[in-house]
Amino acid sequence: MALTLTGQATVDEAAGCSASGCGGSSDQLSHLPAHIREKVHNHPCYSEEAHHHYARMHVAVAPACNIQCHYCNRKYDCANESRPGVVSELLTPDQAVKKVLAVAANIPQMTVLGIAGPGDPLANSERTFETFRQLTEKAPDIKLCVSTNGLTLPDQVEELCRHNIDHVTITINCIDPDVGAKIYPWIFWENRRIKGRKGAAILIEQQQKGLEMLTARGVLVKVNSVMIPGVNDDHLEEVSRVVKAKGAFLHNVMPLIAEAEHGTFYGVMGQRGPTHAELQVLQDNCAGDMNMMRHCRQCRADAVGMLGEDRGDEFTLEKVESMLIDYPEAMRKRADYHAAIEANRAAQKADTGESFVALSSIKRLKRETRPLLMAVATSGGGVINQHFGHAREFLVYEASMTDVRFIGHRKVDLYCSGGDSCGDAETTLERIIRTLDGCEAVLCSRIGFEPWEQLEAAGIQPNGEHAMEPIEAAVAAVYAEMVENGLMEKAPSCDQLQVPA
Ligand code: CLF
Ligand code: SF4
Repeated sequence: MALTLTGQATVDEAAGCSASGCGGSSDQLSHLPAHIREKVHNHPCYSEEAHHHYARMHVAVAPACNIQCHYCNRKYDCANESRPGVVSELLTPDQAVKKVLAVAANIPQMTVLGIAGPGDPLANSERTFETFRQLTEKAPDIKLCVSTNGLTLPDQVEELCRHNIDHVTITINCIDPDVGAKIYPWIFWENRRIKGRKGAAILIEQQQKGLEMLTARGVLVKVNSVMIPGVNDDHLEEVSRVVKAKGAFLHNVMPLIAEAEHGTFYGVMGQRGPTHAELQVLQDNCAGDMNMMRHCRQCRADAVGMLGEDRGDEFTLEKVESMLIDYPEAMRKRADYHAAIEANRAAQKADTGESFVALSSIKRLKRETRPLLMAVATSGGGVINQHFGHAREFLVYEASMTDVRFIGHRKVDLYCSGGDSCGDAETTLERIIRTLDGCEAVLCSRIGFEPWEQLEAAGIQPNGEHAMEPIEAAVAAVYAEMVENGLMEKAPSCDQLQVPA
């Protein structure tokens, strides 16, 4: 998301956005027709702004896969949409539907049901489509979403459209079979295992064909790419150009997760993932005028809740079986809840617009300033509402004289979990400080004296003055204050530093 200091969306200045009351990812999408904005405005993955307010859930109904990726071990979860971790509870379609109704009744923010693994949903098409069929009937207020490696996609486009699935993710890591051969050791195609370059070429062709067929039918396609340093990092800009030309709606470049204990080929071989800085550079280079997703949390195949949180434990099969759900009544309550969220979003947008208009006055200072990264502690709702010690992740924003933009998130260990773990607090804090590398301020609702001191000593200025304020407005306000205090002066260039001979 990018907002100018006059409250306008930078990507859409030509669209006649007014000077106030304009903000958020939806503005980034404001050049799109209303029916498309309507499709994404409450999808937490397709709209960055929506992810502050709405939740998603996945049901793990798809165990099998028809390809092998070097970053995957399905003893864990699908790494293209799922953080490798504990094995998912595999569900039948009937069990999955019960779980969805239970979650929707108890987490009213939940707007999207995705099928993303633990294998490939379209390699398990009967289970996947049976789940979708039942949900269309029983929970018509929930959006359906699917993520696939794309191998069988062209053959299943018609079926996807029959089920009104208008959000499809394809994981495309390459468009060059030579690169593909380094990522995919084999695919299973027409009853045979096809290895190396030949298999990768078939996969790529199927992915591209599926993408074209979906976009031709107006389906919103998100492309996920796993950034693998030394393998496809130099290649992903080209991937981005090609998929954009074919009508992809959003590109999500995610960092490789590879640890030896996950038992994946890359993990065992010691293939590293990208640093935060490398990922950001690639995302920026891919961006151009394409929508980039930067808020992906690489969810598990059975994730439940807001992005970044997992409430799956509240909805185990056993617990779901004992819940009595009146879904029509739940649907009415959800509709009221969503109306309240939208009213809140509109109010926040107005506040943010006003703050940005006011902040534009700092331009009069005509100072040469540099951009600044700030970390934000939030538990959702688009406001700064989390104690530093309770944060499991920080959102990172870049502030400059021209805009405030969301950059990504950084996961951290809980600093303050009370009890026994407090003995470890010092090292935990050191790890948090390392994770916030590059950030020069941290905004939270409250913070204790000890972390305050250590953050400050590490060059990260804590700030608890903007509790409950909309995030972007607060980031802009802190930046403006720093500019006014002369803290954001651009470092002199080498030329300026040179002493004449
Ligand atoms: Fe799930 Fe994926 Fe649909 Fe979202 S997740 S199937 S589009 S509802 Fe979202 Fe999770 Fe990232 Fe996927 S944050 S891993 S992009
Ligand atoms: Fe694993 Fe997904 Fe790749 Fe299949 S497509 S091997 S499930 S990461």
